[in-house]
Amino acid sequence: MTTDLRARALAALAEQTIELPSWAFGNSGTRFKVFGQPGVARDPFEKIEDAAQVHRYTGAAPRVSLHVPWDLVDDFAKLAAHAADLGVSIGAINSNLFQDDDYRLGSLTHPDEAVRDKAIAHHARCVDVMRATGSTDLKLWLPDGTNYAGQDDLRGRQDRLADSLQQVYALLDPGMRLLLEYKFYEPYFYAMDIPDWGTSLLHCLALGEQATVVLDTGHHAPGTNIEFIVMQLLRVGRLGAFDFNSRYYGDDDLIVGSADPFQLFRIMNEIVAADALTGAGVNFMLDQCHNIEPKIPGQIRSVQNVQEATAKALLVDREALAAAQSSGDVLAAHGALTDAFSTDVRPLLAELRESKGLDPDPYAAYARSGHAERIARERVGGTQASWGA
Ligand code: PSV
Ligand code: MN
Ligand code: MN
Repeated sequence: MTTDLRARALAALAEQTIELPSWAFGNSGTRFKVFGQPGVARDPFEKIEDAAQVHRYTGAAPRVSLHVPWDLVDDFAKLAAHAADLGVSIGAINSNLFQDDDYRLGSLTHPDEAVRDKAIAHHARCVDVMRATGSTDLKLWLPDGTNYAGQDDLRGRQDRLADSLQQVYALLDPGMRLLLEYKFYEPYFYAMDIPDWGTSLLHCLALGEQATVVLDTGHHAPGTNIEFIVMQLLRVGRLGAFDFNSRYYGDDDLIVGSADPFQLFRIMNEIVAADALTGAGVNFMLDQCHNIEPKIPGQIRSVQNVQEATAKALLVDREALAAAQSSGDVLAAHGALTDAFSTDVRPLLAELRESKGLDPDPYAAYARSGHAERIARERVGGTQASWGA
């Protein structure tokens, strides 16, 4: 690697930020079992304290996404002040449309206008939370869909969705964004109402400039070329955010980059190629749950994995790549990527952390800190399951 490339990579990495999900710090599980862990956060204030630990040791995770109503508190301004005291801020506000009996047949797409109005009103509440916390991103994952052919009119549901989304969009203040996520299956299995990036993008284009697509890496069919989607959304300026995680069989919410680090590298390569690491409006968020592994170390490892993939993408020799591509040298072009991917970037990231006054190994530094033992001692009185109970 040339000195110039190295210096530019270090400068870019110093600017990179990754947003943490509050739900990574509560107990979670599958529909079969929630494994409680000692010391786990019992309320949103403690979730933020844990997220602040991840930022303290990585220096790269200064925001926390909230999920409403999982993270309901009486005073959101107080929660935001608590975050600020700990050196972090509130990121995206995730609306929750999947835990209410009224939503059995849908929320924003429901045939009954009264139910749609209820779902829209929930977003008004989320926008109030944004105003109170200084958040600028309203993130909407639509869990609506149908289980049987003929169950409902596919087109009618899209029309109702378009209308509901317009009403949600109208709630936004200037400077706020609507991030619209897609998912190809689950909780419904015949047709999801926003199954893919194309559907999400069509709705965003109809809404206006403040609407952008969220790409959750776990929400695609096996074999999908995710970096192609990244490139396409960047081309039209509508990639608003990632929900990073790792999938093996389904929407597994495992540690990002754990199953397929080369895929994560290919995704980050498209980001770097489009100069979208900072300043392009892409929010790099994690959407993960740690069911069997410790939560704070799981998030630290996740941040490190994103940083490593980014560092490798930054080390691609773009001139050599372009030359190989234009001369039709297939293997040299592919080699420009695999050379960068094969580079051990851990020393570079250790140097980055030391330049910020951090321990070069955040995972080991947290383990030595005694924080995990302290919260296990102090946080007695039960654990809260936010998911899958
Ligand atoms: C749905 O699978 C999802 O990816 C959405 O982002 C939710 O908000 C998140 O998981 C947590 O449930
Ligand atoms: Mn997600
Ligand atoms: Mn998901």
